[in-house]
Amino acid sequence: MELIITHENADFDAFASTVAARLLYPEATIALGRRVSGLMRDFLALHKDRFAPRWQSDIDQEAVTRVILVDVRRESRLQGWERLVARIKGGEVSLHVVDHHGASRDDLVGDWELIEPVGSATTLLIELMIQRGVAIDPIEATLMALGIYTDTGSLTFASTTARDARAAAWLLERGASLKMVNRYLSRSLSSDQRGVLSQMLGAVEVIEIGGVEVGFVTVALDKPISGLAEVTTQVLQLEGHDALFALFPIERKKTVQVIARARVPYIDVGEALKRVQGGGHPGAAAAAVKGGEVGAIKDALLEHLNADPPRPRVVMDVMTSPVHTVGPRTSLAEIREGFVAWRFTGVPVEDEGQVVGVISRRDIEAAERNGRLGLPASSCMSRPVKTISPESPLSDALDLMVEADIGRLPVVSGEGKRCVGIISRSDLLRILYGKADAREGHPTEANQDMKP
Ligand SMILES: [Mn+2]
Repeated sequence: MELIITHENADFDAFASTVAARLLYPEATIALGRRVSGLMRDFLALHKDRFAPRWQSDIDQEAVTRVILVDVRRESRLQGWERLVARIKGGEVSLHVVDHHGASRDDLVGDWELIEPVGSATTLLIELMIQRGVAIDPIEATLMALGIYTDTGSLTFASTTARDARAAAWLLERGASLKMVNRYLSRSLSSDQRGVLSQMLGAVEVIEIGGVEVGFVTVALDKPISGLAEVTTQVLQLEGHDALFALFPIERKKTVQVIARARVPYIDVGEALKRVQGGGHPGAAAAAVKGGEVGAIKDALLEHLNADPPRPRVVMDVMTSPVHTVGPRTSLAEIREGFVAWRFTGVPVEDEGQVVGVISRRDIEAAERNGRLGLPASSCMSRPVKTISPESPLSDALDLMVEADIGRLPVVSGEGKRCVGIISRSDLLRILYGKADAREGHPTEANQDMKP
């Protein structure tokens, strides 16, 4: 028997991947683990006649000869499949893997693997279907579109690749219904979720770690509630923390559910939650800690974060230094020659060790047109001058340049406002449009430094 399985608490990407895998392995049976995420369960209820996955409890794990594992390869995310995992590791069961997650220590290794850092696992399966000329109908196309849209934030997360967008285009050509997609993407919160949301808002404790604001919040639940991840995402967006760890002790189940979200990529919540038997992506992760205790979990997370504190890049990392400066009495003609020699487009004017203005190429050009090159720098420098400190985050430099509509900022340090460097609009643009990092889920260099 061939079996298609995915991670516990299957979401749209996971389930869509199993359905796509079934089209590629027509003999195989899809079986879902114990829990299914809230919206996914609603989708299954509505499409019961169309998609009828079997459940883990119906499957004789001894009878399986081959497993097609999609959207996961970590052993710890395969709860309830222990016998199957043991047989895979013993070499009794063949394993095919299609996954888009980063590597972990407890990864299973397949006889055949397709593991690529794209935004959704569904994308990889669609590429296989395209290669093999597999046809799909509009309902399948809609489910797969939900897989891609939910895992990529409708193609906006930094982990999104051109391949995800091409796969989405292929689904739209095959009749994927955006009306149905939106029904599941823009669902309002349930009353349980709203209750949790109101408890979380204002209760977040913010701890500064390495210059990053990390929020921690605990809400005790008397019963499990579905959709805690959505609520956590909402709190993060509403309150604007860099990262948020939400702990939900569930008394009745002796379990602490942990949901973590990050908006800045220099903090990897997936790595952090590995410390408490969880995992996920750098920006979104979860854990269910059996017999866990809130204080101990928080301590473990803080210990992990403090061991290698997240550090956003700062002005100092990008600025040009040392920098040429001119005095207020330097003639514009001399500065003009300097621009040619130094290939600068702007220069700080320093007087008695303090930055007092900035002269740009445009200032010099205007002076030249008006026959004023004989005048000193002080005649046309811009002031009061906006400056920034070397320790400021790059996002502050960007905000300042955009607000004041200026092309460069002298970087000043210490009481005396000594000029130690200069940072220009083009330096920041280079970072903003920086090349994508190869690691999965890790966004472009730009997002490394700029808050969304
Ligand atoms: Mn996925």
